[in-house]
Amino acid sequence: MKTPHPIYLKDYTPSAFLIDEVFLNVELFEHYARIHSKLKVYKNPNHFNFSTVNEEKILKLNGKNLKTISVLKNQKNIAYEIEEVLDELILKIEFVENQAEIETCVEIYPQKNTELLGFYKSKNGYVTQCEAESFRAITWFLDRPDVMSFYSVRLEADKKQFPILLSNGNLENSGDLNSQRHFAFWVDPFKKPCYLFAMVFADLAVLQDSYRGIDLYIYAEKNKINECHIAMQALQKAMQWDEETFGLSCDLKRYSIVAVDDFNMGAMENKGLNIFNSKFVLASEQTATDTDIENVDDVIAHEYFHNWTGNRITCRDWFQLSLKEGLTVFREQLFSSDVHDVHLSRIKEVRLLKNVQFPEDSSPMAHPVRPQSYLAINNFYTATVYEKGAELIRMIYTLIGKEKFKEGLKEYFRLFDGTAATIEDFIFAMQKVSDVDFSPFMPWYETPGTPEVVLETQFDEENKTFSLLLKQNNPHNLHPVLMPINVALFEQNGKKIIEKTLHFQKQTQAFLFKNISQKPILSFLRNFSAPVKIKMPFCVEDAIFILKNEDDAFSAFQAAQMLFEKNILENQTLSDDFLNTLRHFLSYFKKNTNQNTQNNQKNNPNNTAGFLAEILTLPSLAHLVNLFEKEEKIDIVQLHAQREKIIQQMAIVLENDFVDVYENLNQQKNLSHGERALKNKVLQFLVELEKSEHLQRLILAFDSAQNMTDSVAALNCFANLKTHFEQCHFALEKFYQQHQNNDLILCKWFATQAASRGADCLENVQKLSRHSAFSLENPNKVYALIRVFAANLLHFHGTIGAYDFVAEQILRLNDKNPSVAARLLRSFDDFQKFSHANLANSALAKLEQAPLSRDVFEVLKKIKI
Ligand code: HT7
Ligand code: ZN
Repeated sequence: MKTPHPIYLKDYTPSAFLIDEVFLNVELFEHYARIHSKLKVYKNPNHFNFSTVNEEKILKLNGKNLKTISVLKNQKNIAYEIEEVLDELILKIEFVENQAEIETCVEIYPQKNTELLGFYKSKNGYVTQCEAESFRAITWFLDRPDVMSFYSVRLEADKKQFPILLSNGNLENSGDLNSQRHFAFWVDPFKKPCYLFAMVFADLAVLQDSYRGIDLYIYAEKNKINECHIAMQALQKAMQWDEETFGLSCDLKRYSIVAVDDFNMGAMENKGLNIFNSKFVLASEQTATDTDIENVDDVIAHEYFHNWTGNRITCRDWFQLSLKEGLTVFREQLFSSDVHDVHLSRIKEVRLLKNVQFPEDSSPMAHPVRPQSYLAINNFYTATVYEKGAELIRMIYTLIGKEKFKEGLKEYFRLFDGTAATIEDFIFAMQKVSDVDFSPFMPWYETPGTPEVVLETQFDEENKTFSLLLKQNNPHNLHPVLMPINVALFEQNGKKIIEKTLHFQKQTQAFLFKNISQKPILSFLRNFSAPVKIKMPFCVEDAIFILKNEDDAFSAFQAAQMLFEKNILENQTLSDDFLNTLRHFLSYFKKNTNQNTQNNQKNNPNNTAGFLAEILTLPSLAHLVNLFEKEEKIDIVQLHAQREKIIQQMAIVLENDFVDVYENLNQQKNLSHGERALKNKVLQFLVELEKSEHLQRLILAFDSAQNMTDSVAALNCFANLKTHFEQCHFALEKFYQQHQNNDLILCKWFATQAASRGADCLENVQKLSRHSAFSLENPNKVYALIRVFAANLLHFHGTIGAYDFVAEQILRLNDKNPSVAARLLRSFDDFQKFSHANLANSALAKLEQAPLSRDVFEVLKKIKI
């Protein structure tokens, strides 16, 4: 392929033409599909060219892999030209009228579509994925989000093979055509951009329910329909939550979710017809872990929330992607903290941000939340656009407060409902209802990189003042940005005396607290109120104090993380003080702990089982790597050893405590998610000791597991054993035999082995890549085996041959599924940081020589500089 040209935000102009109505007739046959489309096209009165002499006279429609059968204007055959631009097509039609009906007929080949974009075949039928720019692979169109149209869609196919025919909107008509074929006619009453179009031809079962008169349907493989109840409840919870929280109710008569096994991402918010990766729909205690189940809740809610933030108000152009994604992730986070655990939710969100987005932001792939240019938009569905984008919305929420935020959202809908909007439009609404000036906030959207906040404190005993001096360093921006900094001051006795949100917006800024009679302990950046790195003098005693006394669970967690970080990076062991604090926390979950104390403690967010399980989770290698100075080359094997040393120390020192907690929790029935997490976490520590009694505990835990959470937790322990390999093989084999017919569970089996620290990990993963259950065609399997392996930093950056292996898989995927290949290539983002960088360079050099897809080309070009 020739070098693709970048698309720039600065070049945005409104479309010269718009399409008011779309009529599609889609006929599916064994080897192809025929799409007949009628478009009511008219000149855009707001397009600047129409007021000048340079009036636009050529209508240019986007296409990709289309075999054009005919093109008509106002029912007459016309001359047209098709230009090939790299892997895409442009249909050019002379258009001098103010409006006309353009009719095209094309043939496409969904049977051969391995990209899983456009119209493609999945296990039980055919589905679409049009975001961002794949509607053009179905029919000729103005494929851009600011062209919004009414759709009527007729679907026709073999009745026996595809009894289910779905599209957006309402079913207006359906019936048999002859003994073999049938049709369905769908009309969507809402105008929408073409990326929200969807259709499904399938043989699936359906679970039906309703919410306030709205019919709800979940379609899934016939033998999996019993695993859809959690998803249905999640949908109902999300609908109720959005009504209660933001006054937003569902505008549809019917809302459908279709679960498919072959899907590039998590799910897609097509208007009224969401298409989901089955991983985020199918769940039961027996088939999904507690984390999977929470993810189902969250993803179902996320897609539902898009109905307002994304569908009712969409994006003017793809540079505004975070307008819908950042906002919807934030809404999902609020929901998740309401229906799950408010404290744990924030810990998990920040962990994701620090493990994925911070590294992205310090890599050659760093980009602003609103990128300025791209080659392939599919490469910009990133942690920065989603997670950092959500952090920006959260900062607005923190700066103006919950009530003003709700008002702002209402104003946003009042002003922009039914339009394709920009980030400025959203900020305008928020500014209008609040008295905060958001101009110093806007650089957050324009600059890549994680700002650093440097903190100094001073206590003046005489004047009874405590001052904070803050300085901000923004890696790619000379100007300071506005950010909320949540702080609290504590007295030595543990009493909280001040709690405040500081509006920090100057390069250096001092904040003074008066009437402070004794030197306070500062808790800084509570609830992680801004996505920044903190540089401040570290005091072990203060960190332990905060861990014990903070009621902001995130800050307490953060204190423990900083203690771990310091000890790992300095290759030290944990202090007695820290270990005793952990022992104290563990004591609440031992059998003889007085029940009242236990209940009291459990009401305190810091002492719940789930919280303790988080506290006992050491910072990941991905996070630790990000703490190194840029110039240093990282020896990942050494870093891993330093981390393991702390794990060993904890296992040895706290062994009896872990045993007591394990025995206590293990004998109880109906454990909460948090209790299960704690039980499995302490088992993991015990197994580290590789004593036979703990190994027995593990074998028993695996054999008697009553749910997938316990089963996978035990399997992970087996896969990470340093000795006793035969037990490990036995467990893996047993798990495989039990679940070989369930692809989603097999993904856990692949992932567990790909994440192992065992010395033979690469060899095993190579073997598994040839396993009959593995397929490069299925993104879930690719992510479970190859991407999990590439995220196993110890082996990816520490085992010779790992880079070559992953690069080979990327090359194979490059032709089959470019967006999945490009995602996989992202594992190489920060290879320059590691001591084997030269090996990564030569693995990537082999890729460079191949004819690359636009997606892979863009990532490779950036990471190789
Ligand atoms: N809005 C959805 C994006 C999406 C997507 C993008 C590119 C290629 C495939 C895709 N599948 C879904 C997902 C979301 O809700 O954020
Ligand atoms: Zn989304």
